[in-house]
Amino acid sequence: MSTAEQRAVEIRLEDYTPPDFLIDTVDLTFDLEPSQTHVRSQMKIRRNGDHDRALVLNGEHMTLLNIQVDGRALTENQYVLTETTLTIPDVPDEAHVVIENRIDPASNTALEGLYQSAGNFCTQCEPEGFRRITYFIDRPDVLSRYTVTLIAEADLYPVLLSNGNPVAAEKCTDGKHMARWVDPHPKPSYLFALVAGNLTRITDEFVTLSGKTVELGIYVEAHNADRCDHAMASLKHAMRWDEQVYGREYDLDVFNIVAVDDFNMGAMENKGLNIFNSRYVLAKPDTATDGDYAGIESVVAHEYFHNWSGNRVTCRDWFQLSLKEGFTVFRDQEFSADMGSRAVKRIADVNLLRQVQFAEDAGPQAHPVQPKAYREINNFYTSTVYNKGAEVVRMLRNLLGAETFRQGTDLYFDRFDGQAVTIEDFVSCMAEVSDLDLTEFRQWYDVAGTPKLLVRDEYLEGQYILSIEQVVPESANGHPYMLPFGFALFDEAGEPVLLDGKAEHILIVEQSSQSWTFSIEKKDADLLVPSLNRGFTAPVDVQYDYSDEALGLLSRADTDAFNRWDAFQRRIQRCLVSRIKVAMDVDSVGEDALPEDLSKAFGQLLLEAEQDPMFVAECIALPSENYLADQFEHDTPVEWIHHERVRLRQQLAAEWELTLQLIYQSHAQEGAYRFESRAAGQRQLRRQVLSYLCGLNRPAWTQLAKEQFDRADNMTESFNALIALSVSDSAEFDHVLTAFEARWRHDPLVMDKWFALQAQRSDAGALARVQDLMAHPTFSIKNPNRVRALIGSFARTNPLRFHDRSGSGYQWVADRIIELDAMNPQIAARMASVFNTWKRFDGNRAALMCAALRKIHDRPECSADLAEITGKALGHSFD
Ligand code: 0A1
Ligand code: ZN
Repeated sequence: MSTAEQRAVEIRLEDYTPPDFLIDTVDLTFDLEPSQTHVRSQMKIRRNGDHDRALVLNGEHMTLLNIQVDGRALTENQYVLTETTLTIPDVPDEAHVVIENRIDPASNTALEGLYQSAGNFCTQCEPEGFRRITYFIDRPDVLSRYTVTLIAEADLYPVLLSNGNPVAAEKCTDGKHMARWVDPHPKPSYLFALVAGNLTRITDEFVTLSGKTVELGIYVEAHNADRCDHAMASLKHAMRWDEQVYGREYDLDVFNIVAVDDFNMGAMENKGLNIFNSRYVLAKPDTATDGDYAGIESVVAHEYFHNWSGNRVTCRDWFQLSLKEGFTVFRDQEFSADMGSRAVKRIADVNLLRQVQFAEDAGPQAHPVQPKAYREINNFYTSTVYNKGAEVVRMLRNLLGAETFRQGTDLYFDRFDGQAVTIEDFVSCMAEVSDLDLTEFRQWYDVAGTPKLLVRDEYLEGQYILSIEQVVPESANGHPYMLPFGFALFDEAGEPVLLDGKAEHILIVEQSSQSWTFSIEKKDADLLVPSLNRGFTAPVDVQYDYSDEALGLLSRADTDAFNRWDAFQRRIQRCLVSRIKVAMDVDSVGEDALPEDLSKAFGQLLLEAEQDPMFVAECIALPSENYLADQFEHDTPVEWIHHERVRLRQQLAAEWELTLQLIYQSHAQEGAYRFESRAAGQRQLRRQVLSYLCGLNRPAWTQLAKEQFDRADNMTESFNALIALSVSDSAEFDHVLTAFEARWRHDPLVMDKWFALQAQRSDAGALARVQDLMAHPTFSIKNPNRVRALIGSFARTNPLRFHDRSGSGYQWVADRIIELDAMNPQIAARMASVFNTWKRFDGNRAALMCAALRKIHDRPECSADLAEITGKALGHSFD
């Protein structure tokens, strides 16, 4: 074990005890200077329970100046200071504690606590950043009322913001000014925020259901003032939606959003003052793609929804993280589904779950939705906690039905308003309003891994029998899961078959092995095709022995759009996986013709392009190389996955070339760019179609892409042309890339697309190019967005070059992770997860990946964040 691993203590859920002290009010005064910010904190503390333990405050990376208890200054022998705590042994049961300390925001590159971004001050306190600002009981079950006074130079920092409502602002005599904010709602320290800077404010207002006017503000750097309309519109839609769907109103006079360029994650739900990574705020048609617009809509909504699911009702401890995150992701998913296409949203969410969460659950970082132990909580902001957590809430909604689920959420919000609670509290509200016994359902929160459902069926004299056997993850000890399972049956003509008189069923699966017998009206059915887990009602891996013909039938006729998509994707995946296996065996790319049924199903989907362009675009997108790689348990055939995927794409394009061309032409944009479902669907379809065509490497098609690039009046069409060209070997690609850079080199968010595309391109020069790009004037290793765009895209989305047999990709990425760790451990740790899969590669690659992990891990200065991730990847046990 490394030094960092030994240093980090394991925190366990079972060890939870209530806090020894509570802090009822805190009054903070900040005198903001880049390298010497002075913080004064006045707290009213109160002993919690009958004990005589000391008051222990968390505090890191700061200089303590002085402490007073009830007006008396403490001498050095009256407290104990360590690198992470301040302990005051003798405090009265109730006391007034005043602490002054100094911090250095300018040199804070970890972007936790108070830091600077583009010269402005901002904060990130979740989960444990507040302890880098002042000494405090930095845990989510200590809820306090905050008053915050900000003092800063008026010229440099004209805008001064914090949580709650503004109550005072005045000029000081020395060129400084002050502002005071009071937040009436008690909150945990992780929701604290402040911002001081030179920012422009975009304003609007929202009238709540009960008639209260809320002032809305989005703060950005002046040159971005014309990029806030979409975020503002999204915010107002989200506020209305939460009133209509959950009956939740906003509860302060103001709601502010601030966009910052340097941010570790997407955004943060600080009470009344959300702080966002600028990529989730800023958009105008010529700089942002449809994907960016959709991302903004969902992240703005997500953070806003936290005002109830997270802020008004918060988490008792960090093991309950999914209480707020799983629920809030479910809420934002449903919001986006209501704003656009429900089916396409579901496809995108399930795709993400399968690609990221299933992989996480199958690897060394697997953990339950409610983890039982952690060393570094930053490492638990995972797809499991967020996305699987959302699926678990979705299952509850499906088990209870929408109306009863709403009764459950009403009860939860009413009962626990102003409290810090547990996942158990949430589930028991759901049990209380329904007749369901949810005891067994808890397993979804407690056990890591993806259950498999083996499904069989049988037709017997007027009866249809469906059997489901559960293969549960090892840690479930054979215990079955409880889950809702959407199910329907189709006949050979693609018509729904009534079972017990009904076409749609939601079965409750709860035993290891279970079967259902339905009476069936049609007796002459030769071919009955079950449609399973419709709408992806449960996050499981369903296995059923479908014939190619049956998959073709479902992809054409299933009445559940998600399952149509899924059937076609299964068919493609089956073709690719079997081709890849053959290529591995014979050590060369195959030459077999395109399977007729697959080609036919593809063509049939294309016929629907006019009716639902976005859906067709989703269907014809080939599974990613990474997802295909996940289908191999060992000796991942990196090269064959790549080459066979390229070959299938070319075969489909060659077969349907004319139709693809027609579709491309008939979906040309009419009128000005608008982010709206049909138009975005058409652009997405044109992107897919153009990529298929450009993959054929014919000048006619690359020329078409070049023309699209030249003519485009919006970033979606412009960048889609670039994507299409990047899959060709055309020299046009380089020309267009240069033109793109010349136009956008002063726009960092746009340049991220340019970096990412080059990092992803699978040509032999990829690594050298990425290395060179590190020296590009727009690149900075200190900025998480740039790092994700360049280094992250190379490691995550260019498997052919990252896994180069020489090990050059691994070494380069490992060295960058080490470089990052000295500045920003959170970002370094996230990046290191690209090595998680090392055991699934051939001996040579596995050894090289393992060596890279050791190199990162075995350094004495390795951060706790990175040591935990790499240690687990190496198989270190923490018990
Ligand atoms: N609560 C935020 C996510 C978030 C978590 C950690 C952060 O910094 C370490 C920042 C943001 C959300 O779910 O949106
Ligand atoms: Zn969240």
